[in-house]
Order: sequence, then structure tokens, then C-alpha cells
Amino acid sequence: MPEPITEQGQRVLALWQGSWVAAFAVGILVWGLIIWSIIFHRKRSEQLPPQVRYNMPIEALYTVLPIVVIAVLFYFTARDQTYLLETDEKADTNVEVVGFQWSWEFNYLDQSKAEALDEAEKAAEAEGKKKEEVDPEDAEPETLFSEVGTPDQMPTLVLREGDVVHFDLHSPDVIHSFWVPAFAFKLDVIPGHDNEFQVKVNEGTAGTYMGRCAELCGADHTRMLFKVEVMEPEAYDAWFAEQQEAAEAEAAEAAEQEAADQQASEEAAGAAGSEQQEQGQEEDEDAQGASSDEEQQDGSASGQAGGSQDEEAGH
Ligand SMILES: [Cu+2]
Repeated sequence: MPEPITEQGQRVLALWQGSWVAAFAVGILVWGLIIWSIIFHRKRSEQLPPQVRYNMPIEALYTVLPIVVIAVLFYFTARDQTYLLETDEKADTNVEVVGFQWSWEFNYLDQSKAEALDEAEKAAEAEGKKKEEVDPEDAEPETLFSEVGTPDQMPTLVLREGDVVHFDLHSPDVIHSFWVPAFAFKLDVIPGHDNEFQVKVNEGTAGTYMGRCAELCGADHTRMLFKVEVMEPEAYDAWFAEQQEAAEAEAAEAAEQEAADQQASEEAAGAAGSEQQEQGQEEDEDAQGASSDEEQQDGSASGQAGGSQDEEAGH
């Protein structure tokens, strides 16, 4: 098993090791009893050994001992599962993981989805509305910047040493599974049901790790790989600021482009409007005649196109 890089991963490793210790203890006891019987209770005579059928204490022991074993395993499993799925602690970083056919998208959020919904519900209650009236789709957190991968270009999930990281798992198509072996943890990414979990990244874990999809999700399932890069705090902060700046610059550029497009279309509309006014001074019949001519031309043009396609098909 790889060395876990999160507090939660260490708990998983401890559970795994503890289960093996318990299994070996039971195994050694059973093997020991078998070997002891083989050696010390060999057939000595034709006389039947004492029979223990319907011996109540032994029958009870056979039933109670397995229940004790299962109860102990169940207790530790349930305890650790509760711990691993805990999301109460305020996270330093919030990442939405989108698993899609066939790669991953990592959206860095300003808060988790649960926090955003909680905030919206509180705001609704303050306005005197019921919190059930809040549509979760209207209460999405803000995306600061994104990293989008393709099957050929695997994306990198960048994390900061010592951070509590919250993951919201989202799928637009089929079930995937978000698996980072170094977390010793994986969780299904289910369409229509966003799963969430948190990890605390350990100190001194800076480095690059692999991640993959652990649910057979279709033909290119094996190409759903990604990298996890854990950075030291200073390096991460510089990287984070850079990403945020780049995203802001891109958004500003897009807004500028949109404004320019809008202005251009408004100008075009204005020009068309003045043309219409000029045309309006001419006789309406002329205008109608011209437009029907155009239609005829269009019709013949498409007819020609159709004809040439037929010829090609004929050859
Ligand atoms: Cu997948």
C-alpha cells in the first residue's frame, strides 16, 4: 500500500493493518488448534473418542465467537467511515471534481456547495421565505478558476501542504469513481447526486501522485488519469494567485469582447434601421418583388447543390 499523504488516509491504513492483525490472530488460533489436534489426537485405538454433540457450552461458543469477531470489525469500520465522511471542519480549499467521459475537470470554488446552499437558505429565511424554496441550482458557489483535462492531456489537481481540502464530486454523464491511491480513499461520482468528502493533507508530502477513475465507465475508462501535485505553502500560494489572475484576465477579456460584439450588433441594427427607412420611402411592391426574387435564387441555388450531390452519388 502506498504511504498515505492525508490524515484520513493514515486512518484507512490503520484500519487495514488492524484488520489484518485481527485476521492473523484468529488464523493463528485456528491453525494452532488444527495442528495441535493433528499431532496430539492421532488415532490410538478402535475405540470411539468421547462425542461432544449437543454440548451446550461449546455450541454457544461457536455462535458467540464469530459474532464477537464481526462486531469488533464492524465497530472499527463504522467508526472510521463516519470519520472519513465528516465534512464539518471549515475547509481551506474547495474543489469541485467533475468526472466526465473521458477525463476530469477541477473547479476551485470560493466555498463548498453545502456552504453555498446553507448561505442561500439562511438568506431566504431572513427574507421570510421557507428554505425549501431555495433551488440548489441557484445557490452554486463561485468558480475561481478551472483545470480541464482531456484523454490525451491529463489534468493536474494542485493541493497545498497542511490544507483541509473539501471535494464536491459531480458527474454530467455516468458513474465514475474519484480515486487517489495516496489518499487510500475513493468515492463514486454519481450523476444527479453530488458526493462530498474532505481530507487534511499532511505536512512534508510535497510531490506528484497519480489519480484515476476506479469505476468502469465506458470504452475509454482507462484514459481517465490525472495527477495530484502537492505543493509547499509558498509555491502553492504563488500558483493560486497566478491562476486567479489568469482567470480574471480571461473573464475581463471575454466581457470586453462581448461588449464590443454588442456594440457592433447595435451599430449594424442602427444601420439596417436607417436603410429600412430609406426603402420605406420607395414603393412597397418593389421591396416585395425583390425579396421574392431572392427566394427564387436561393431555391435554384439549393437545387443546383442537390443536383451536384446526386451526380457525385451516381459516380
Ligand atoms: Cu470514469
